[in-house]
Amino acid sequence: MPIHEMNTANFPVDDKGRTYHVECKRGDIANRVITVGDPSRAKALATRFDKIVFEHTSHRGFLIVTGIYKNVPITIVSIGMGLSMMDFFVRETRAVVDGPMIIIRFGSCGSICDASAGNIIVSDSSYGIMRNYDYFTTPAKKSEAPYIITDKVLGDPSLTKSLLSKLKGSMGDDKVFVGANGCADSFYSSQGRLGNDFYDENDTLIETLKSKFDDAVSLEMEAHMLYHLAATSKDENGSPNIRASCALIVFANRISDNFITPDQANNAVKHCTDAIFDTLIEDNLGGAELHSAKGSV
Ligand code: R1P
Repeated sequence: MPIHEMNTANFPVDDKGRTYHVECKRGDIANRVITVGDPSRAKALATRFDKIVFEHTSHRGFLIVTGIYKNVPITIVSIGMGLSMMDFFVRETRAVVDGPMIIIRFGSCGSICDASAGNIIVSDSSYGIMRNYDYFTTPAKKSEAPYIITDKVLGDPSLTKSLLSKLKGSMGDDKVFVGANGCADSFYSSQGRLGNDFYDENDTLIETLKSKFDDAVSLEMEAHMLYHLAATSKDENGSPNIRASCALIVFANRISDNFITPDQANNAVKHCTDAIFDTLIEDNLGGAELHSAKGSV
């Protein structure tokens, strides 16, 4: 349903008719989107554009940059961190874009496999890891597990295949990994980071994840919401209209505890930027006829 036909009690807009949090309206957002957490990464990615046609930072900190890359409109949105921010971003951009969307998350992660700092993990699937809040505060729930681990949801196979082949081609097979990403509701407790200030009961959490999913490779905080919303998106015929994938730079290996250097980070960003932009422009969006963002092409 177009945003101008929506009940604003369900979907609030501001006095300029923009979505309330991301602050976007029809024409601002392209069908091909890159989402990142960090605004400085969004600005670095935007230097790839041949031309920038729209740029805006919302009062809630979402940065949107829409530009033209090799004659194709692409939007970059930095969202900050966490599941709620991904939910705001996906729902509010979906509301103002006509036709199918493809969204690639370019983020960072902790590795729980052989991938070391500076390597890349492409998530072919993601699952959620949520603190079982009642376990900690409701005595009758103490027989439950302290963390809720969801089933896996697949990313888009063709986007994942394209990212993998481009990244392996440019970085080498041994630097690029694929598997199931664990998407947590905390950087700390539900990613198995230990501390003394709270009851977290997470000392065996990473082992539990690896025994539940033999392809568990990474931990971060946004991908599952993206894959979940892509899988549950629906067009006017009830069919999904968002496809999604993720390329994640390994900032730390959580088992061996090594951390990325600035040179490794710069190198990884360069390879991922090439692979993501080229994956986006090579995808034909199922042959859909598009209204271009800002009418620029
Ligand atoms: C934590 O430091 C943040 O980094 C990761 C996590 O998912 C979390 O958002 O991703 P980004 O680098 O995309 O922000």
